[in-house]
Amino acid sequence: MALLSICTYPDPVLRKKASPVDAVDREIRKLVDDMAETMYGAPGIGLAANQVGKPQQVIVVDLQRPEYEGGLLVLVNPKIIAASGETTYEEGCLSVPEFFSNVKRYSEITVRALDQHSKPVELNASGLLAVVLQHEIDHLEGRLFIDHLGATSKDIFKRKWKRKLKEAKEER
Ligand code: K1U
Ligand code: ZN
Repeated sequence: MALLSICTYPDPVLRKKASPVDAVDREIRKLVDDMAETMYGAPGIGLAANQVGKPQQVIVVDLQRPEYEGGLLVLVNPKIIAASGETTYEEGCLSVPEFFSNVKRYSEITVRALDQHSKPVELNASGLLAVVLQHEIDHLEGRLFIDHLGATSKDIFKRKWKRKLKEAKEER
């Protein structure tokens, strides 16, 4: 397994639409293993392949909470096939470090995908799992959580990001 480097905003790979995976072969399973190690190391509770510079339709999620017993969830070619309700959660993103903001999402979703063994799976998600799955599937579409912000929050983000870049430059 290997730790991969996580691409950060505004890296263009984060804006690419990920390609569907034709076959869940050894290469994809290696990518999944490396993505899981990278997510746990970050640490994070989800990761999409775009974030490690590989725009393919692969996500990993592990909420790492005792109330969610599922452990590592691997989804290849995930599609949201049903969605309902509304929820707001303060989201973060490993590709937009140190910025958090409330995002409105569906509260319940059904996702169809393949697992790491190429087995078709369908899962109903609510709560934090539904939020993280929507966030990761957005990554595969080239969308970031900051794209969901209203004008005021986006303004705050832009100012914070400018300041962060300026500070990073001064430290060099
Ligand atoms: O896609 C990503 O960038 C991962 C992101 C997932 C996510 C978190 C919260 C709401 C929506 C999507 C993260 O994992 S950010 C880090 C984080 O939330 C976390 C890290 C360690 C422990 C608990 C949470
Ligand atoms: Zn993210």
